[in-house]
Amino acid sequence: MKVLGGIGMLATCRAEGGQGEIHAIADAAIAWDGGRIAWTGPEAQLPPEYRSGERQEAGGRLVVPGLADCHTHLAFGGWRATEFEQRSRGATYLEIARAGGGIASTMRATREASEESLLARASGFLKEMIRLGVTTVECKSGYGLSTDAELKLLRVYRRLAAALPARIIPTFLGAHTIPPEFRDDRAGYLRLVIEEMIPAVAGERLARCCDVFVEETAFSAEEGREVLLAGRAAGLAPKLHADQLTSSGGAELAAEVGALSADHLECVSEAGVEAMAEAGVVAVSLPIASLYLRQSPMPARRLIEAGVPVAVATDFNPGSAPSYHLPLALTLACTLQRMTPAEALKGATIIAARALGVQDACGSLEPGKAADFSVIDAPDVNTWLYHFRPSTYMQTVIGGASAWKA
Ligand code: DI6
Ligand code: FE
Repeated sequence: MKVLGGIGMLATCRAEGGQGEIHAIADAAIAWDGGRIAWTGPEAQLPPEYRSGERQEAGGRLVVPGLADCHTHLAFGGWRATEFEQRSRGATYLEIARAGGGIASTMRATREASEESLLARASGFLKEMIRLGVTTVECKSGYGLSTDAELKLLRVYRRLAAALPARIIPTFLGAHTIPPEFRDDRAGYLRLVIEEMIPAVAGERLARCCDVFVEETAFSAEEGREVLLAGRAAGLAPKLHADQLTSSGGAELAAEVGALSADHLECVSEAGVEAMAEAGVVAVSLPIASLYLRQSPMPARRLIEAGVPVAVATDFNPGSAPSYHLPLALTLACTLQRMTPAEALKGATIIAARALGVQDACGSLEPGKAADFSVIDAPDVNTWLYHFRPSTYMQTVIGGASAWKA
């Protein structure tokens, strides 16, 4: 039994209540046994049986559930800093993509990279994420776009999960875009995804979810439906990149297929918002991508008002969101989307866990759930997300064991 006492504010982030209800406890303690939480509450009420446990002190700091980054493209070859410069000079994301850059450029670098080198890079990123209090990471394939290269990316994630303590949720995103060799044969690529890739991925149990990019430059809602239904039939939970650059019926499709989440939604339609609320689909906000592409972000307030739970994630990828700094995304959710700090935190904990279908295992601090938490050098959630500074993160605990300590 281990106990962390002297917690100034413990944000338990239990699911009940609205987006802003983080169920915080002042002057709290948390007790855990092995990998699971045994007790949380005001320290004055710590039951006698937990008082003899090995004790650590939080020094009045904030403790939050381990953060869940529920949307990343963690493994890829190369970078695209030149495109960042081109956009700074006025080029748009779509112009760059049409000229052969964008996803296709990362696809070439990813196909060329060895599994070992992709693993080494992804491990480096993940270690830095853990230092920021992140304990669960969704990892998408989608830069391979051939059966071999997609499987290579998903095997990287399997090895990553075995090598590091963070919880990895792998997602198959073979339908990220049409690769150049299928430019004149969209139907052929869709057949490859549905008839070859999905069975191979499901056969090796390499992914838990299946994602599709529904966008004018990628897949139509009809094509997306086919892929998601084939994934669902093979046991992969549907997720979508929806309404990022144009309103393309992505949110409506997410509701129709009962997706875990619809992500991006910068251009979501009113009908899409209502359909998501009705179907209980989580909206995943990706404000780092909106910032880098100079877009208006997802209308988070509108979604919350409509009763849609809003998660916040990084979208880490080499094009539109080259940062895996999840707390930065939370601060941006507050400044750009008018989410309160508490709403943003709930969006990166229990709601993010729900967007991954793992809300029963992690995402909140309550007895029986994983002892995944982060000790933050701030007195409360407001101060943490307001005073953005480099050395805020004191310790990350995953499954009851220290995964990083300052
Ligand atoms: N939307 C995104 O923001 C990323 N993928 C997607 O479907 C961007 C991918 C990239 O630019 O490499
Ligand atoms: Fe993405």
